[in-house]
Amino acid sequence: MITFHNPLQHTHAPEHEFFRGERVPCFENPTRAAYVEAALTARGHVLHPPDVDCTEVLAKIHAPRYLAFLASAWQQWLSLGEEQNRVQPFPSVWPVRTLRSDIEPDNFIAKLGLYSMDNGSPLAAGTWTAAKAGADAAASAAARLAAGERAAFCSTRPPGHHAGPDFMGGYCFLNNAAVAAQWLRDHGAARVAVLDVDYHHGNGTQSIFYDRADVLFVSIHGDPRTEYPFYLGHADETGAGLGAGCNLNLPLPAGTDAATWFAALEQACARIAAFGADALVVSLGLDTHEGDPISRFRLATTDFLRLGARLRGVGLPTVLVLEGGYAAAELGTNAVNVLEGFEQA
Ligand code: SP5
Ligand code: ZN
Repeated sequence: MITFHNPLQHTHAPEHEFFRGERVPCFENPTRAAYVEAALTARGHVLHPPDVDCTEVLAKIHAPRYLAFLASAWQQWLSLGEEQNRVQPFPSVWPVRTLRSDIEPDNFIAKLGLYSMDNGSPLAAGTWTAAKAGADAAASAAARLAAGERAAFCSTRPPGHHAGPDFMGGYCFLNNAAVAAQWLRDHGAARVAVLDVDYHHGNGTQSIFYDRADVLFVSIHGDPRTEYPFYLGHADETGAGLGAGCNLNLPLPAGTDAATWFAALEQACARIAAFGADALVVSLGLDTHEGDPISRFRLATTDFLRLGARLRGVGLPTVLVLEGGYAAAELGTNAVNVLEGFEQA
């Protein structure tokens, strides 16, 4: 399987996030990608840098004012004073119900709140550079399918599936999986299925495609009543308008074991088969692993071989896009296991 990496991922390196009122080191950090790259290299995979510019497709996924904000956010932050360079910006105010989000305020922190779903997506100097390069990697992987490749993997960091049309969230800034899906739509695929197996519901991807009939979104994730992102991902969200019936959420309780998880995967695959897609994009979160520090499913390292094999069984040209996974030292092995399970099936 052809593999892509994001050579600029390390430029996104915020130091801390908030947890229960305290600053803690970021779970989503550059060592994650280093482990994936080391494991891929050790098993003989050649990592390709992105060779496609996703700018055109990005504009179909994200709002222009959000992209403009993200691209200039660090410069705007520094314009408040050079000393801001040593501090991470966090939003402190959000346009929740009854407040207006149509007018972009001038104040930087107010803009940051407008374009954020949480305070858990810290910005750093290289965030835009890294996010854009990651989205380029996703588009590059999709482009290889259009060129006839059976499957492609991209080691994207930062992740993407919580990023919606006009907001960041959950460590995500640009929706890499949505970029891959839209790229495939624009280059010959009439229908694309997105299967999200990250522990957390892919609220951003769901929202981007919710009213579209050409992209099916299917997600297996921790029940949002107890798990992030909390405010989306319930089973009764089935799509709207033209997209009615083109969204399937399979929430599972925290603590779910591999047997139950793979039964949900069968349901997901059945829905994808019925949809009649021309290509598959997998939001490959590996935070379903039993050792994950922020998640509560119980998949073992060998279960990722089985996942890879089942994904191949779907029988479609497939892009695998890395999402979460915070047991960093196990992340490389888990990722490579999915790839090898896929290749050996
Ligand atoms: C892409 C992705 O997997 N994003 C996940 C975002 C989760 N954000 C909430 C993190 C809450 C951290 N809880 C720490 C629990 C430590 N025991
Ligand atoms: Zn996750």
